Amino acid sequence: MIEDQSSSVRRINLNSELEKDFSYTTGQILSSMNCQAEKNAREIFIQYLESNLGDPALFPGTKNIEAYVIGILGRFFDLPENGTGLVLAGGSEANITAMWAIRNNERKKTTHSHSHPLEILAPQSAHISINKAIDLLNLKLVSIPVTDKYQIDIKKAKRSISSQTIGVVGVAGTTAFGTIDPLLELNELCLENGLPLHIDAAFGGMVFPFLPNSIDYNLSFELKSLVSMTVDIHKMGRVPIPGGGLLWRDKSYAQAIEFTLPYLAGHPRQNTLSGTRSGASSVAFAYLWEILGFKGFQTEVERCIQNTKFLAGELVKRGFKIPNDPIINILGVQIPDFSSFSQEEFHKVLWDHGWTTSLVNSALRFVIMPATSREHLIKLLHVIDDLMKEE
Ligand code: 0PR
Repeated sequence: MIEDQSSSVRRINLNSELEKDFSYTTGQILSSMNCQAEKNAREIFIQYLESNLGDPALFPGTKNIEAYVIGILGRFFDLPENGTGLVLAGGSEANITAMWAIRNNERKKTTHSHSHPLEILAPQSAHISINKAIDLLNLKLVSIPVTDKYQIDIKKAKRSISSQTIGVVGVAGTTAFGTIDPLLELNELCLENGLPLHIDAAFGGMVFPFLPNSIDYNLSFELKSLVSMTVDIHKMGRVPIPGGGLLWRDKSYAQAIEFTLPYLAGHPRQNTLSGTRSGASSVAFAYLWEILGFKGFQTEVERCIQNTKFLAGELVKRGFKIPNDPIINILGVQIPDFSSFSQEEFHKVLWDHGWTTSLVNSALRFVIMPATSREHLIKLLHVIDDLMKEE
């Protein structure tokens, strides 16, 4: 007999638990790349929560909308006609899926030894999801140091390529400081060695295309070695979680990880880690794009970057140091030498005042998302001024 265990589970008070959470609406969350979803996107997301992209016979329309979203993202980066992609649960799933496809495509080659692990080169700045992919796929990570500009050191990357290397990762919008790797050089390196390039633009993918000088960064499938790119829509794309995105130059990468589901109507083929996956974020993004268009997204990106530069300027006036001038809306700062707070203490005391920041690479990191306005930052500066006076 199955025992009723409900009496032995300690009940919790849902409201009092939920009250412990921070809310994006305060504008004080500066440690997160996710944000308060745009209100129209949130409304439509709720309506289509149960749509399942894992069963396209039941949801053919939503499947077309996912393809439409990939088309919109693809246009930012000159994705070729034969390109394809997926809307996934987030940047981690997109990066893992990209590494999975590269591994399956490359391991067919006879040039690699099968008694040694296959290697992926990635900068030290790469997101932890690349480490997860390496672990899951039985690969070896060759971690390449970064320069003082927090970009991959190309010379060191060149020296690290071996006969076991199967792919290279570059980052557009590093988690720590929002920097972007020198993509032209990375592309050249990959072409010279016949290697596929994956770019993790989970955050930067919805930022760099909207910059006035976006062309300078070469974030495009014009780079001939580029086979895949991660671009999330639940970060600066402003749709509710979960909304990751993966673009592939051509369908062969998608096919390298394809499984047929013979028991479902239409025998769909899946190339995703998840089986069941909601189509709600695809619908929300497509709708948001119809309302805002390129200009609307651009306005928000500009506002976030202006706010980031404002905060950087004000902190410099107060003696803070900025190791890398922000190019997008992520700012790393070091507290003044004359301060008696250590970086860790300052980070903690800001949290105690309700302002959440992160500690990354011995810097305090601020991510300035759309919910944080200039007025919020002025309030934050008052808090910082009071803390500095109290010392
Ligand atoms: N690639 C890059 C460059 C990232 O910065 C991130 C997320 C990912 C991939 C993975 O994306 P998902 O989290 O969607 O899988 N980086 C954020 C970070 O580590 C994730 C995050 C988001 C953390 C919100 C905290 C938070 O509140 O900071």
